[in-house]
Amino acid sequence: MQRFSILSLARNALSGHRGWRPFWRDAAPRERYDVVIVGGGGHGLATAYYLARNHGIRDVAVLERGWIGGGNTGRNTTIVRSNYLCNESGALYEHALKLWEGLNEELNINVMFSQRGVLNLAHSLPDVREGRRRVEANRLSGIDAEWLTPEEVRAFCPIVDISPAARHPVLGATLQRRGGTARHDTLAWGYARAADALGVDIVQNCEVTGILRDDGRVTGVRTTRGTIHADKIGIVVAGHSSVLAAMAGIRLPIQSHPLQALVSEPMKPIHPCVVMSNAVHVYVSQSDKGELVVGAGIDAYNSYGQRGSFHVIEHQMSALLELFPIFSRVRLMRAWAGIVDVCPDASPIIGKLPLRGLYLNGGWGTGGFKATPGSGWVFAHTIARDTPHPLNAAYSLERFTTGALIDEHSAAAVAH
Ligand code: FAD
Ligand code: PYC
Repeated sequence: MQRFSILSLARNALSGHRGWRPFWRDAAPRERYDVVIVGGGGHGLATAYYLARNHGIRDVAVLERGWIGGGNTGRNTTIVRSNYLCNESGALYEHALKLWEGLNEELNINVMFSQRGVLNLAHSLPDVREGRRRVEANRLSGIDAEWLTPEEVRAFCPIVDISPAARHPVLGATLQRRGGTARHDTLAWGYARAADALGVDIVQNCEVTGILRDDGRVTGVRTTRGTIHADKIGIVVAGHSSVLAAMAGIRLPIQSHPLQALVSEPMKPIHPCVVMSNAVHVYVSQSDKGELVVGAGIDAYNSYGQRGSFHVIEHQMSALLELFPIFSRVRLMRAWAGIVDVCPDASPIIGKLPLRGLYLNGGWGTGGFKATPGSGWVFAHTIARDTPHPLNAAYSLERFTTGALIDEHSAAAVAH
């Protein structure tokens, strides 16, 4: 149950607002803060919350150029899982998954985390080898993972076509039972409200247009609402990390691509879990409203346009119908895209940038929603202590010069 105070409802009524509105304060920016977070998506808001909650740093502003959660946080297919291959990723995503499991109580809001299980289908021998290897790696790291035969896939998700004559035959699947889906915008609102309650300023309609530096360190940001000074600045702007880093004269190994998704008309419950097919690039679950939530592969070209190509949607639909013939008469309701920033090894950069007081949390590509609580936790630590948390130490920018990459192309699923 979401709870609302009489005061906040009265405030909304008095401000002329019609209907429902969550009740963080929309602050006017001050001239100076200890920490400025650029980007009011889930990751930025979670960072602000954990700065205040875990480190007692409350003189924090989150600057969002649009409205909070209007970026990828509010555009994704909400798949939450931790079944990545590398030790570094397993540890980080599992930390996030454990936080998800207590988030309703932590934020006092229903993030609708539904652990209905995530299947990753295998359609070829290389898929089978990759899936089985990942299951073993996950188990060794204490992450729940199972390998299912085609018959076990049918028992878990009866609507998948497992017939050997299918265009994309199902040769097995990985299953993470603790994986599932959540309510994306509620995550942003929950962190916003909780951060606001601890004293954080959340400033919407405030675009950062420049990063101020002096003598090798940051001193503040230029924004569409004036200059704001700060000793520490965290960049958390999925899809636009390179744009912000360039404002400080830093070049990142990140490329921005559109990633599309769509929803169907609402239906009675028919689809019991989450199904991902990494090889044919379709991902489908059913939301609590009854809509099928269907993700596609990334568009190959670079763009900031928040729209993708129709041929990608066509491919996604044909893969969906091959795997789920039962959906052949379902109607599409709406489609959209977000801009994701992809690193060469399909893992994020979370750490210090080569300018004192400047930190980056970006490059999550197609898979950062699931990481939001863990990402905020470790990024807050990095900013507060000016040194990475053990869980993000390996995710530095330097790995692209040392060669210590964290290659997650197979587990990241969509980003290749
Ligand atoms: P965002 O929510 O994008 O927040 C960044 C904010 O920065 C934006 O609100 C933006 O307006 C703001 N900003 C940008 N520039 C500026 C500026 N100059 N000044 C001020 N503010 C600025 N991940 C999963 O784990 N599971 C999935 O199923 C999944 N599916 C996806 C499907 C789609 C279609 C897309 C697009 C992404 C998907 N992802 C998924 C990825 C996931 O959505 C992102 O990795 C994650 O939401 C990033 O969160 P964020 O808070 O970093 O970014
Ligand atoms: O990371 O699980 C994921 C995912 C699914 C669809 C897009 N990203």
